[in-house]
Amino acid sequence: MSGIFVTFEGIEGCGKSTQLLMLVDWLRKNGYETVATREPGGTEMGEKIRAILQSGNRGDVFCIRAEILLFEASRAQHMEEKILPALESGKIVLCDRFFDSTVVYQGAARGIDADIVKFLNVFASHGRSPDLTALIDVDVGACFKRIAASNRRRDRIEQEDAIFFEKARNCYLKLAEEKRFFTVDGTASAEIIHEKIKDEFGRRFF
Ligand code: T5A
Repeated sequence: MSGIFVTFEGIEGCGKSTQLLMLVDWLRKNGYETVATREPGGTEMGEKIRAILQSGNRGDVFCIRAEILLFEASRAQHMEEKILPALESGKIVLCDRFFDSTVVYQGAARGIDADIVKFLNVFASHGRSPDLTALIDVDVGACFKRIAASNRRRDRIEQEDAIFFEKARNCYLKLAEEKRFFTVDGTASAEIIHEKIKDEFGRRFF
C-alpha cells in the first residue's frame, strides 16, 4: 500500500512549521499513522548537514555548488532512510520543505540553472514527488516582521536581503500553478489556515 506524501513550503516565517504540526495533530487524533519530518534534516546525517548549512553568516565563503549538493545529500539520505520506507508501509508523511525549496532558493534566488536543479532534485528524491504541496503565502515584509518578533538569531540564509526573498516568493507563486499545489493566504489566523489545509487534504485523499 502506498502512503501519502505532503510537503509544506513558503518563505521564512510564513507559518509552515505551525501548520505542519496542526495537521499532524489532527491526523494522529483521527487514527492515521503519520510521520512528521523536515528538510534539511530528518535523519541523523541530515541534521548534521542542516547544522553546517545554517551556521555562519551571510557572505561567508560557501560556494553555491557546495550548498546545493549539501541540500541534496540531506534529501537523498532522508528519502532512502525515512520517507520512502514510511510511504511503502502506507503512512502519511508530512515534510517541512522538500525539493521545491531547492528550485526556489538555489535555483531562482541563487541563480543555479533550472535544469541542473531539476536533475539533482530527481536524483536525490528517487523521482518521487509529493502528492500535495501546501504553499503558505505571506509577503516578504510580513515574514521579516515575524522573524524579528521571534527574537532569535537569524541563520545564514535568513540573513539574505528582501530581494533574495522576493525572488523566492515569486518563484513559489509560479510553481504553484501546478495541480500538486494548494496555496493558502498565510496572513489569516493559524486556525483558519489549518481548516483550509485540512479541507483540501480531505478533498484530495479521503
Ligand atoms: N533551504 C531549504 C534551501 O535553501 N534549500 C532547500 O532545498 C531546503 C530544503 C531551512 C532553510 O533552508 C533553506 C530555506 C531555509 O532558509 P527552515 O527550518 O525551513 O529553514 O526554516 P524557516 O523557513 O526559516 O522556517 P521557520 O521555522 O523560521 O518558519 P516557518 O516554518 O515558516 O514558520 P513558523 O510556523 O515557525 O512561524 C514563524 C512565526 O510566525 C508565527 C509563529 O508563531 C512564529 O512566531 N505564526 C503566525 N503569526 C501570525 N499568523 C499566522 N498564521 C502564523 N503562523 C505562524
